[in-house]
Amino acid sequence: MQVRNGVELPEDVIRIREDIRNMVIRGAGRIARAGAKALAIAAREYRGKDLNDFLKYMEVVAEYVRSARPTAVSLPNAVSYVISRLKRSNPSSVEEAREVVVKAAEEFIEYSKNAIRVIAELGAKRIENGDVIMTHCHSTAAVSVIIEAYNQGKIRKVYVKETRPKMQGLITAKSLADAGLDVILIPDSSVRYFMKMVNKVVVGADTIAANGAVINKIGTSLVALAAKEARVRTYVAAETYKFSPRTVIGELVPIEVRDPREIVSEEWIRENPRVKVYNPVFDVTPPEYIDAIITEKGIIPPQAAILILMEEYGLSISDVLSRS
Ligand code: RI2
Repeated sequence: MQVRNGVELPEDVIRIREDIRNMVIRGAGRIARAGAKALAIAAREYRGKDLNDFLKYMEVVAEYVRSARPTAVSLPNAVSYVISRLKRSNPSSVEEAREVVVKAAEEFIEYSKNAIRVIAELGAKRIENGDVIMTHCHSTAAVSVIIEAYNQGKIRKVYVKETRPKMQGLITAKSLADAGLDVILIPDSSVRYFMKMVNKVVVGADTIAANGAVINKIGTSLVALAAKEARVRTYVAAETYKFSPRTVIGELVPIEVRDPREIVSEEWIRENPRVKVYNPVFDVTPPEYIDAIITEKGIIPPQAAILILMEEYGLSISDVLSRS
């Protein structure tokens, strides 16, 4: 049992957060849906009768879930989606409040799954007959675009980067091959070597900043750089809950640094005490390196990211200016 700020956390909520932290549950969309699910579980398992205690309890759970991983804004955005609806509903009993949380969490999960379907359809329109694609890491959104375009008979083959150190490229390679695609798994360091055989790059995103910069798995910016040099278009597939509202006021996106043991073994670290090992897991691709972002609301140039944020959060131009 874990107690936080005097609040007892349900076992299943602790397990989901641990799975997110350890990347058993991974991918910006999946961790967002898991976060929403954790809030619904917490609401269902609450046994008290006092409404104010319930509201405090949900705040503690929200903070606990939100802080599982720092970079993908989809997670805090999913939590805010649920908690803001709870606050706005002005409930009069624990029962009513619980229902609002469960309904909002289900709504978010449904929205998220549907967004990926829409992104697949919209994204596939940007792929042309005979295209050779390169992708990085494992992104459900990017994979769904590639599979949809393939089902429309457009894609010739896909180069999948292995994506060290966690090798998520293997998940991508398997799911694309299972869908029938011609897949070539390549080492990360070969990106420039293969780029001349590629027509388009399609990747996902963990967070998109107000200026259109894309924060995604480490190495994405190198793919985009090599693509720009080779005049290959780079598309980013991302649901709108991956846009970061805090970047509107100039806040920077924190880059997660993970355990060095993801890169080398504990034994190697012990044998080489003078070597420091550093494992940042995301990087920033500037908007100039991205041709378009494919969202469920439409395909936008990265420079229009601020418009998505203004619409999502009901901001006017003067709101945005007064926050800068
Ligand atoms: P979807 C992943 O992060 C990758 O960086 C991937 O591109 C991004 O989330 C988006 O994934 P990690 O959890 O939401 O592997 O498109 O660190 O699945």
